[in-house]
Amino acid sequence: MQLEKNIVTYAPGLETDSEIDEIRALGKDYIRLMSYYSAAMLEIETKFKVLSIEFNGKFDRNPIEAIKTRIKTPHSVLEKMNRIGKPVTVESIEQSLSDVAGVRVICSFVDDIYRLADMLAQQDDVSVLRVKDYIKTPKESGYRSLHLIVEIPIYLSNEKRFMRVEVQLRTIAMDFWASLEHKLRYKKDIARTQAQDIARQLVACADAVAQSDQQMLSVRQQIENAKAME
Ligand code: 0O2
Repeated sequence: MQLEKNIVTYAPGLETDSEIDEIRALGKDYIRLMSYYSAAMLEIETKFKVLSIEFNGKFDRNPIEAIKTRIKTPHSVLEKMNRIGKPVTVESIEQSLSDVAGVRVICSFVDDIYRLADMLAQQDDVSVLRVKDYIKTPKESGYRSLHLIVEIPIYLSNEKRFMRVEVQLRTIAMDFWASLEHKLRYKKDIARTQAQDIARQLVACADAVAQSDQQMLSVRQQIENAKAME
């Protein structure tokens, strides 16, 4: 009964009976692994919250607009394990996936993204394992964000475990684009030529968003320079 309750807690995205069976077969070990990821996610979220508190108290602006967290749904875990051709076992999930725990930090300006990434990377207990800069090199879809895979220790009752968390840093504008594009991606029942045209339009929207981000940064810098001259 308790296991059933926990599966529901971690399984809002379960879609078919066979997926429910696959996750149920992993049993308590799956729930345990997800609880470790939740703990690691909480650690990283707290680190950004601490920075946010410091920015509010000490500086004239806070570069952190919002912090969001999510644990990958079992549906998404199963889909990815099948896509990359890995067996669906708890050990293999932990070994193969770096994005089960995700923390998304929405920033005000593009330069804030890199400053915050550096602040996180400099912390003693954080190891940056991988950086994917989709701002310097956007994805074909137009997607822009900075992705870090970090590893941090979590302290359990009788052990210390190192867990990986994916941190996505992006501006409000990049987040606006990614959220809407993500919603639109599910509307798949359209003809191929029209889909290609829509994809082109979404890339154009992403480029416009990037241009706005650059202009907003430039405006902020002009204001800062003017203030410094006073
Ligand atoms: P969800 O719902 O967030 O779980 P990897 O094995 O991790 O190196 P992968 O999975 O290709 O390879 O990672 P990638 O492309 O670096 O990052 C995947 C995540 O970035 C996605 O998570 C999205 O959150 C985001 N993302 C990447 N490309 C796009 C895009 O074109 N549009 C939008 N809206 N988001 C994107 P998941 O796993 O897809 O989903």
